[in-house]
Amino acid sequence: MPAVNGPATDADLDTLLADIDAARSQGLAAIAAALSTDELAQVESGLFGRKSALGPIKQALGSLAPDQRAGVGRALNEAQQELRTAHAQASDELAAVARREQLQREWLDLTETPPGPERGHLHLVTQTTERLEDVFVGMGFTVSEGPQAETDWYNFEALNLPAAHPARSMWDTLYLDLGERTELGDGEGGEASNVLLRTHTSPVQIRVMEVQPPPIYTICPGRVFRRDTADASHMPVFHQLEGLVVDRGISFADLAGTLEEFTSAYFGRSISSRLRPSYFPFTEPSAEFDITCVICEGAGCQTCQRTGWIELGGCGMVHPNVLTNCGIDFEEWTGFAFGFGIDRLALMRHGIDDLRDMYSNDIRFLSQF
Ligand code: FA5
Repeated sequence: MPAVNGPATDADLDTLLADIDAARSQGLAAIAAALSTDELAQVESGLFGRKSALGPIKQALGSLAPDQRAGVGRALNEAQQELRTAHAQASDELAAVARREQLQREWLDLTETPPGPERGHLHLVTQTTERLEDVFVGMGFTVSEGPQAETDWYNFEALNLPAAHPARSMWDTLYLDLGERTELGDGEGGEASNVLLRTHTSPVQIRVMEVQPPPIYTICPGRVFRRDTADASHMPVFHQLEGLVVDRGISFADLAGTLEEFTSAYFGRSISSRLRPSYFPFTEPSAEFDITCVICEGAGCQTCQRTGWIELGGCGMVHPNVLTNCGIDFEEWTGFAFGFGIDRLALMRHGIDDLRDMYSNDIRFLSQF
């Protein structure tokens, strides 16, 4: 391109216009040759700006006479505009291609059912619950269910835990704010502040005894909620299985025998159970029930802290106040109840170290069971 100093000759102007045309053609060719957005970005600095092929022509424009400047300026603007349009169009097309390729790469066929061991199955906790139900149904129990959102009455008061009872602190409770609503869906009582996520499955006992006259032989498996921080043996949402028997002449020996029968049916004959005195407001007398450590089979190991036993849950004879709250005559009927954590039971049975693993949704962990 010629250096133009002072009024340009016709030859100078022809050279400038030819340079503009050449820069335009080269620019369009470079745009067309770019095969990806990255390549187009590299081409960009050669098309626009001071270092572009048109940059020096723009600078030369200032030294032209006004009537000469108009013609060259128009040609320059048209060339720039054409390059911008071609660049924007190529940029859109290449971005669309890149997006199509990415979608192709990341495409997952969610309808596909992989063959063989890759097939999905029930979660370990569901499997465990179903197995436990089978064992108890085989022993003559029915299966009962209740709501997960409960009233204070069912979760505490009917279970002999009045508002000021110190044992309420055993269950860190999550209360529900129902706003304007003051009733649960089924129309049963419960001020908004009295509605909570059940902290145990024991309220299902009350619901069963309210509607079913004795004899009662039932289990109540289900999800429960506590304000516990998740750690290796605690979850804020976990599962319990409650057992309830009410009949004439039921004694503590029946409770012990039922738990022993269940333990060997579920864990095998090498595992047995024992009862230790404890306290629950809704049972009297109350006990904790332990089973032989499933890891060392009673020899003593780290899991059972060398005792040979691990705690499974709580149990006892149904408190007369609880029977009375459900309209059952405690002079005529007696009963026992027990409750244990399903998640911890699955943990013990399968030798899992950490409860949180069961809820991490890691397919490598879940596919083992
Ligand atoms: C109760 O909840 C009583 N309702 C059990 C009961 C029923 C006693 C009937 C007497 C008669 P407890 O708070 O101990 O008891 O809980 C029972 C079991 O739930 C525990 O033994 C444990 O296995 C399990 N558990 C408790 N908290 C958690 C938690 N945060 N994460 C996982 N499992 C838990």
